[in-house]
Amino acid sequence: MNQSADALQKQWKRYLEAFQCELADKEAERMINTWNPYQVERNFQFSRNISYYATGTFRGVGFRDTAQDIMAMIPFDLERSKDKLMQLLGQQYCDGHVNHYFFPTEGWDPVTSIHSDDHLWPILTVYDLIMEEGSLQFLEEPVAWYDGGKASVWQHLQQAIQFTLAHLGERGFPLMLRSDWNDQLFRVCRQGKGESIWTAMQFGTALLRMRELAGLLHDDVAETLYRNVYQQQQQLVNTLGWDGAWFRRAIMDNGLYLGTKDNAEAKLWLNAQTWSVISEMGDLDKCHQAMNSVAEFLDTPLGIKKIHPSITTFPSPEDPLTNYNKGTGENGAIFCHANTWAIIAECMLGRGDRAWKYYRQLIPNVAMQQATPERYKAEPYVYASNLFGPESDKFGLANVSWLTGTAAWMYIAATQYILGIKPRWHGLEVKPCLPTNWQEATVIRMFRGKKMRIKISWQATEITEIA
Ligand code: IFM
Repeated sequence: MNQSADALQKQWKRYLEAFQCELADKEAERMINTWNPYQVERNFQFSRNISYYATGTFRGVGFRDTAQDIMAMIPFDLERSKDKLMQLLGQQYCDGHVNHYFFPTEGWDPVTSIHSDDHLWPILTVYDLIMEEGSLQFLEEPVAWYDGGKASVWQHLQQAIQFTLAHLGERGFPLMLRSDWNDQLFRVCRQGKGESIWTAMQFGTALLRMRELAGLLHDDVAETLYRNVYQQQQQLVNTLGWDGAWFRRAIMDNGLYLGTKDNAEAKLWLNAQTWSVISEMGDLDKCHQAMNSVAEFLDTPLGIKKIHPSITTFPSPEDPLTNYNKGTGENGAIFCHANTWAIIAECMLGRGDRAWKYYRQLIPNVAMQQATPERYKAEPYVYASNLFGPESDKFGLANVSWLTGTAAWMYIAATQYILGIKPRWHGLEVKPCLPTNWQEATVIRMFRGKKMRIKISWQATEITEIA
């Protein structure tokens, strides 16, 4: 073998060795050991630029997508993760908001639209990095603000919280601003009055992590602030945010709720249910009911739809919320990225069989067999952004493979929630949430310079350090 092929092989071997598992389900094992980490790395490296679907000329580095991509790279390569995080934090302004896209390769001006979620994502990423490394040092690193001056990573994260606090709406939820994670929502908040209930949940998730970091830094003032703000937002989520059988998604400019049984279309939105659990904000009985509504109205044999029912005219025929056809893209497709959060939420509720069902049905080869290859029409080894939903006559068509946050979050869902191996400040936590018919699983994972063997079974979990 020539030298460069040999070096390449060694490099991938070293990368993949960070986490290897042995499972009874070989389709899942193959994804977790090889293909999913491979897609994670390609997305980390190339962001949303290259594929059969994309020209690679206008997407640049998307702030929110990249912050999420880094989360899955952390167990594989801390240094690359840190470099990319620094690059992202360099796009933050001193009031706490960030550029939406930037173009480090092309040198073009960034896209400066302000979204309610972008600046909050690095909090989740930095938190994971700190837990993986077991050191607070990274929080002290200086980073320049995009608009001049510099501050530590910790100050950058604190300013992100301040920005959201300074941009709350009339009812107290974070203002939607241009949109939240769902790009399409700009159409119902153009006047700047719309509020995002989902962003309140993302904010809550960030506040939990900030509170823990503030505790580790012995910053009592910050810890108290983050606890209080969390409680205020939590109260809103469980009152104004609750619709009776699920959580509402947003408040539109006109003051009406999005994601309520009162609407004929887009009554139920997946993300508001999953993040009520992930943020630990939803009352437990409400979370159970919300995730049961997901199973009842959104789940299909090929994955979970993002909204139900799809939109044709909502909120008005002249200006519908989306111009995607029914059952496609952001409009009632099986949006794979958002499916990963349903897996995590079900694990957090301790419902392993349902989590596993949601995980398994989107394994690309499983989904392709279920849809049939003639319908699926994409690679059977990488995640796609979405599959056309049952309201489309192309139900099962996989769309935009490779370029998707699904890769990062599916990896996190499988390794940290189903297998339950999660770095915490005091060490590696093993809290699996397996399907009931599994006997055992074995994982070899690198952690803080040591190689650990973790044997998981219904009887006991064994962790040993191996040479
Ligand atoms: O969150 C976005 C992402 O940034 C780009 N693709 C679509 C997602 C959902 O709207």
